[in-house]
Amino acid sequence: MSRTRAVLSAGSNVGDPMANLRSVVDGFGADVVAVSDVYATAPWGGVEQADFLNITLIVEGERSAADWLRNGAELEQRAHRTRDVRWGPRTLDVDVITVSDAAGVVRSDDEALILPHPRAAQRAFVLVPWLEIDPDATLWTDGGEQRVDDLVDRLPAADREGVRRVGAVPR
Ligand code: PH2
Ligand code: MG
Ligand code: MG
Repeated sequence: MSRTRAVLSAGSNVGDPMANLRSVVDGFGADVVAVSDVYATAPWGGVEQADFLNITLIVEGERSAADWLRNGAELEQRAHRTRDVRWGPRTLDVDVITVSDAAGVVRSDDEALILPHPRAAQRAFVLVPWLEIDPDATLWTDGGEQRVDDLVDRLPAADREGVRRVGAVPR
């Protein structure tokens, strides 16, 4: 097993969202390399629901991409995540955005884990917190490798304005 670096996005808009995000930072423990501040974000995806709180994390460890996904799913379970409405409200969602190893960016078209995440480039709630912790971040998209700051610039202004920093993850 080789060492990988993953960018993860966590979100919550049910229960105690701050505590749910805290559980992700605690859950990944010593593998956490960087955590963004918490952002209040307008719901993306067309479902009418409460604003989310979102963070982006960078983690590193001797894990495969599937391991990062499984670890995130375990934390979702611990937060009593249920899967009801697609893009609907949830206590905790942990998504794997991109993974890299010594050979570069991991690509996967396994439908259980498509990598890099196919909708990340459209989601200000993922990209804005990611830029905070990695200003030079890049993402592989259908259009090739793109700088995340350029992707953010190209999003509709309303999407960018819907992402507001509210402070650090509480300890
Ligand atoms: N997650 C979704 C659907 N929509 N919108 C925001 N702002 N933040 C999220 O984390 C989010 C969403 C389903 O995973
Ligand atoms: Mg998601
Ligand atoms: Mg998810």
